Amino acid sequence: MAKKIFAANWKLNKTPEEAREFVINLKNETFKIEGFFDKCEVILFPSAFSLEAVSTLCAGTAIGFGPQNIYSQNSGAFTGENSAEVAKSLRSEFILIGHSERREIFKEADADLNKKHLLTQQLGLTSVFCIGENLEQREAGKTLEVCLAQLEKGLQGANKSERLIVAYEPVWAIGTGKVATVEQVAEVHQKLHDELVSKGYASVQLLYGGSVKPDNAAELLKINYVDGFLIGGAALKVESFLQICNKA
Ligand code: G2H
Repeated sequence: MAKKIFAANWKLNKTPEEAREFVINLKNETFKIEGFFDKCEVILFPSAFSLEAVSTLCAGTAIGFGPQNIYSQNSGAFTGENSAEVAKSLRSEFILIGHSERREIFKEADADLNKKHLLTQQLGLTSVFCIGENLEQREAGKTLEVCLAQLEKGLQGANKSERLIVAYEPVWAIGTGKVATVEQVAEVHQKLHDELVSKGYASVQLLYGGSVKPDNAAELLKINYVDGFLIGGAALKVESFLQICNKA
């Protein structure tokens, strides 16, 4: 059976010291679980200041990692931005792109996210590309339309044969404790899968995100085309993160 993916989005949390402590604990605990990395692929998304600490401790392990955001150019006069090339030099393999907090708070548009995705691919890295509808869009019956449009615009011109991870995160379920129902997740994931396959994406995996917790993870993981999770709050502690991973 294919491995399930468990991606931790720490958002603007954890000092480098706290990030180090997490990885050390994670390594110790997963070492005790036989075959853990045969069933689970773990990806950590620390904040930029903690990336190097995570990189150092993950060297030589099966734990993947990367930044929560990059700029659409590798270098130059872009004060305050973070470079994908630098993330790669720190051995990142993944880049989180288009999280709803980036789209909403920082006004990142589909065209910006598309540039970031293309740059990620040029560098040989894998995007975890986030999409999702807000409450107003869901209530207007526009969920699929919104998600498919985000994909269409965000992935324009991409290399379809490279690995791609798409994270579906309904915005109204993020950090609110409200989880989408099994039916809601199943409907969107089925449609995303069909769409991406019909468009010729050879290697795509779909994550669900939005208030994933140890007590709802098992049910969500059983849904067709849910290949894993993007986890925020419950990924801040090794204990709850592993309780979720252990549902694989
Ligand atoms: C959604 C998710 C992680 P949480 O943002 O990307 O966070 O699990 O806290 O809802």
